[in-house]
Amino acid sequence: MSHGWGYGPTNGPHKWVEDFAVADGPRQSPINIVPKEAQYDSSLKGLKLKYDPSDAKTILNNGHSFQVDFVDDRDSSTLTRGPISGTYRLRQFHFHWGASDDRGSEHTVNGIKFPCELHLVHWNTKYPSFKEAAGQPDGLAVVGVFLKAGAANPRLQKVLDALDAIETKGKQTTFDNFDAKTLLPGSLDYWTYDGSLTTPPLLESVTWIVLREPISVSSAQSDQHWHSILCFKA
Ligand code: 1SD
Ligand code: ZN
Repeated sequence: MSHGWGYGPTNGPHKWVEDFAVADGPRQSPINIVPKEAQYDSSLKGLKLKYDPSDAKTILNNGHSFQVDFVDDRDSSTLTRGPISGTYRLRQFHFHWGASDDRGSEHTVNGIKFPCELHLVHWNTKYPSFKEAAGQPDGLAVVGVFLKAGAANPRLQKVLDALDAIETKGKQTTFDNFDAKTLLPGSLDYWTYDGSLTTPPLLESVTWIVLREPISVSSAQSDQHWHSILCFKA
């Protein structure tokens, strides 16, 4: 992997272990979710998300994805309850997608991939910073949302419209006054498991909360932007 990690034949996930030994670790993500085998846990609480739209800051093309970053120096946008204890702050959200509608998501359900997966990344405020939390077993909580091909989703449009301004790696632009809660589906029912970052350094610090109900994206929306701009898994 002399040129760094990616998703191609010479630097894809099967090669990551050469530089990141934890790729062979016990709680690596993503996983295939088999709903029939998931256990219902009546002690799990509902998720509580409190997001302040004025915390949205910038949108960045990091070369592997695009991400919207949030102000996270106070408890104004937080995730609590659900499978976690304490308060986790929203740091950023980003998307994973593929070159066609039958690939793109990282988690799968009964072996089936969705065209895209949204990740809302939160860190545990019992640690002093995101960076320190990312190295702790209970440091991060990521809410995953599948996107399925369907009706156009007006709630995604502001994100999609911003992509024209960040077509190349390293570019970023202002992205403010955005309520990330509008991206979530009607039901916040979830599957949860202890896992890892899905990209190097693959740290085993993530409580995954994968929502059962997908949101929709139209093929016009995805053709227009994602497949052409940042088609990083093609
Ligand atoms: O792939 C992302 C990566 O870009 C970064 O956001 C990291 C958190 O620092 O999280 C992973 S992921 O596990 O949320 N996919
Ligand atoms: Zn992700």
